[in-house]
Amino acid sequence: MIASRKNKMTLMTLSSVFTVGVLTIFISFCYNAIASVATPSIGVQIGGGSLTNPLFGYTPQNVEIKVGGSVVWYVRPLVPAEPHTVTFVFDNKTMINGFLPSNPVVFSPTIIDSSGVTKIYAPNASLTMTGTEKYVNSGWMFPKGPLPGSSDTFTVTFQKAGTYNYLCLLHPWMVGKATVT
Ligand SMILES: [Cu+2]
Repeated sequence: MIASRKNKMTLMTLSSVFTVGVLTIFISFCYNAIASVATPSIGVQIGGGSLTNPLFGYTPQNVEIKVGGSVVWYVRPLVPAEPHTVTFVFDNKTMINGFLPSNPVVFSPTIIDSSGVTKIYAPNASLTMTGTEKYVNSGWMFPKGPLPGSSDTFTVTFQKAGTYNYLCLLHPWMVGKATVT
């Protein structure tokens, strides 16, 4: 009798552990499903590090995002005053003007579209990339404040699946990649 009651208790305990487990998995699944719908954007930090040891890179260097999602590049406040850009060069001919900061296609957020038309945008631009552009640039990214006209955020919404490599015009060894699926 005692043994059977003990078995029953064990069964009940096991059953409730199982139920809690299933519930946890279900809630976590729902939460993740909602989270992926509600926040279709990924943040990437540019540069960083310290005054004596500035970081030349994008963190994370590679991101993956769904079609229609956005990547938000940002510069942390109060980090070394080293400017960077996020620049997609799909047509090397768009680079004939060089990298001079006095050139607006270098300094300001810019799109050169498939027919070669150049559009310059205000700082902290949020641009949509159709996948047909020749050139898309963030302009100079800098901690907010010291450099008028520079950006501390840059957002791109990707409308077409593909692999999008980018670099920093000022430090061309700084490279990153957005994979859109
Ligand atoms: Cu750079």
